[in-house]
Amino acid sequence: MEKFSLNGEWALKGAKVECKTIIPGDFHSSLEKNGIISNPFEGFNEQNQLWVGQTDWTIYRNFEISCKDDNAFYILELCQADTFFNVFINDILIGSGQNEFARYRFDISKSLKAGNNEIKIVFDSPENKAIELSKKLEYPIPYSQFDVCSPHRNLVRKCQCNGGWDWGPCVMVSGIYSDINIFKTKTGIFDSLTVSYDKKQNNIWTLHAQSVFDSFSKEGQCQVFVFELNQNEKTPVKKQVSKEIVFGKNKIEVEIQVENPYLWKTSTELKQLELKQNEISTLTCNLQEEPVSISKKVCFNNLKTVSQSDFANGQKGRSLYFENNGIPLFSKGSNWIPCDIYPSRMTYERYYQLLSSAADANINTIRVWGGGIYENEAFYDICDLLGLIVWQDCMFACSVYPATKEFLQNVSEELEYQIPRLQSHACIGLWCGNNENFGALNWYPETRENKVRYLFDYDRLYNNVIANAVKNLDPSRMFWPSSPCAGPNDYGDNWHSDNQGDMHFWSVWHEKMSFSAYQSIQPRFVSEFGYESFPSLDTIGTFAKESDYNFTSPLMEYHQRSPIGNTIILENFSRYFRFPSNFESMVYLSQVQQALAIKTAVSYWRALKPHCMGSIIWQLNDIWPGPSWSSLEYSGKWKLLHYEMQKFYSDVFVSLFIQDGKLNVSVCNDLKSNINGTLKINYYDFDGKEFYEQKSISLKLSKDTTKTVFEQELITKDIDKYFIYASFDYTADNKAYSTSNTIFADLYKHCSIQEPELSYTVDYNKQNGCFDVMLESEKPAFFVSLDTTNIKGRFSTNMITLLPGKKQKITFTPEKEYSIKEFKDNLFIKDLSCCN
Ligand code: BMA
Repeated sequence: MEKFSLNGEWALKGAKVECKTIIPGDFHSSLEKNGIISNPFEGFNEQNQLWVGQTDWTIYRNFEISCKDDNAFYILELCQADTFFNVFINDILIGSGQNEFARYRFDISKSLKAGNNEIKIVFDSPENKAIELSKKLEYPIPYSQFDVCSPHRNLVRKCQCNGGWDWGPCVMVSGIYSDINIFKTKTGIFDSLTVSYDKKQNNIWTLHAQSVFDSFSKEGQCQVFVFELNQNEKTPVKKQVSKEIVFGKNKIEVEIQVENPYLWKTSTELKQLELKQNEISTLTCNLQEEPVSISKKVCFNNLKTVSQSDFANGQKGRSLYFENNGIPLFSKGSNWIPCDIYPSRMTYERYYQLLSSAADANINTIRVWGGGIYENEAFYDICDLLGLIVWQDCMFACSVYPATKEFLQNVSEELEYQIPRLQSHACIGLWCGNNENFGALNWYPETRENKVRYLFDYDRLYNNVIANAVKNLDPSRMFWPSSPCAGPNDYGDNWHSDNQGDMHFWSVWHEKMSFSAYQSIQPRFVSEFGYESFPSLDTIGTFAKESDYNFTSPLMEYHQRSPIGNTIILENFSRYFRFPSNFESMVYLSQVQQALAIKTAVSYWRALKPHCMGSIIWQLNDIWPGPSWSSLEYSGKWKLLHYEMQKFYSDVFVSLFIQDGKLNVSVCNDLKSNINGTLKINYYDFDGKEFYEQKSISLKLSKDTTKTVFEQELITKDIDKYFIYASFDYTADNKAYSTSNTIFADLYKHCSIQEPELSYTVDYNKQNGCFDVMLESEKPAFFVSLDTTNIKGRFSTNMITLLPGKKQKITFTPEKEYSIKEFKDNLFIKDLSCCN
């Protein structure tokens, strides 16, 4: 099959503006590059580009078809064409689309001519279209609105958070974000290639492959299809199938048996086996008559989602967890939102940077949240490689959605493309219907007044169209109706029920409860819970001037999109800490506070394993630089939460929490080997001297177990005079390890934290180009955090407790070369005493 690429430079025209644009790409990027709009991140610039989303845009270019074959079909393919468009070839309308998530293929054979041709694509403003659609509604279809927001986004099948969210700006992009090609074929074109696996005896596995071939030839004729599986270092396996073809869709199925195939592993398993990444194979289906083919990256796998009715806490319950290769797994997860406002900037490198940071912080599960996009191929390729299980939402979030015939048809078309596109990725764990939309039926006055009407609509869209699409197109995977929910066929409100299915636990943020509220539930699986912080000074400097450096300056408030955001951050400063006295310390403390909130939750929920089998933090990444619930800043820089996550998500973790006046020390062992060691529990005063006698416990813990090792009434005498430091030295597989953790018995603000007299030296390691910072202190130092301005890179650990007399080395790996002077000049270190 010949392919003519139309990628590259196109002309862009709209309003009174004309410039060049690059396809694949979005128009905003080109307008910014050409100086027509300014960077929406800076200052209040977001306001100055809103007109772009309210404008119709036309793109056009010329291309050559040197000799036209009248016996062939010429098919123009458009994917990720955002959103409403009409395509003209030589001024003849050849097709139109209305869904960013659907794939469009237009037969342009008749309008194409030999020689020079012109293609023109006219995009209608998505915002104007949404308003137009809203006027035709028979009854209101409400949606959640944000500070800066495009109206009626829920009527339009485009990335929902383009219209603004409580962590991101309103940037209503348009464009085409995938390769644009014309295919020339005499026979037809492949629609999809999907796979499933099962295991026979003696480790012989069967790969069931199914391709769908869209035939253009009218008469039934026999075609030969050759499937080829290429696995690392193994001889390729080929299988041939002959099939009588009909006009339109044809399913071709084959079974390929492989002895001892490489099985897909989660990031947790990879790390335990000291493997860097999974081995990925390629499966291709070729048509013999003509070089027409389809290819997918695959990996034999055995990942299952388990959800069974049971009894928990004396009540009827329902579990939820992932199981890989027969072994249940605690999901150490985080939620994914689109990684940029501009699709043009969603590159493989950006995905790799963010997802490898996730895996490095011991994350094994990523939820692709429903207000974004069915992610780009690069995202799933990297999740396959790094062993990150993907919880895949369908793209519906925080709204009611229409259930008209046209809307349902539009959604069906999107799923007919998206489900088979993603199905072959080993990383996909489950399909979920939407984000919070069942709960949303209670959010709006319109829906509360006429609940049955909206419930019928809900049922039509999710339980009929979407559930059936998943059942038909990916029967091997579970369909989870909504996040959160109690499970299939359950219409109970699962928002505050911790006994079944997944929960979104937002009481600590949206309901302003204290961190200890995380310990008031015994969840089965928490798919969202989060706490905000400010990004580092370095990142704040990309959108604000120093004169704005005040949390309540107009600009800082403008970039805070959670209406209650700053209030909650500041209120909790005064609840737990002494109030920081300058902007720099506030930024630091906001990150410490966020890390502590999330650590409180995970420490408790991990200790509940196997009752609780997952925690998916809201949220991993940022779409722009601003305050948010993320653990990675827009630039990919690690916030303190991400460093802390690396510790509280590690396989062996000493979980410390205080509940009902008792100190609880639990040890979590998620390793596949038994561990052996000594746990020491020390009570120190704030000078670093022993305050109460240390406890020493020798401990043997079987693989994959969590155990409460120590539980004791909290010593309430002089509760503000000591802190608890637990250290665990252990061996696993004959190797020695050490881990530690710290907890305060009283509120931080009540304790007399000393100025620690911290000192450090910096050495440059010529061999690896890293900087070693050796830290030391005279008094105990808490949440000791290293940061740099103007220098990009990552510390080996951060937010540490430093005990007097114990030196600790932290290594900084820079992204590029810096001199030791540059590093030293830009390094700054903070600890909790800055808020004394
Ligand atoms: C959750 C999400 C998002 C939102 C977040 C913070 O419930 O689904 O819609 O950004 O809350 O408010």
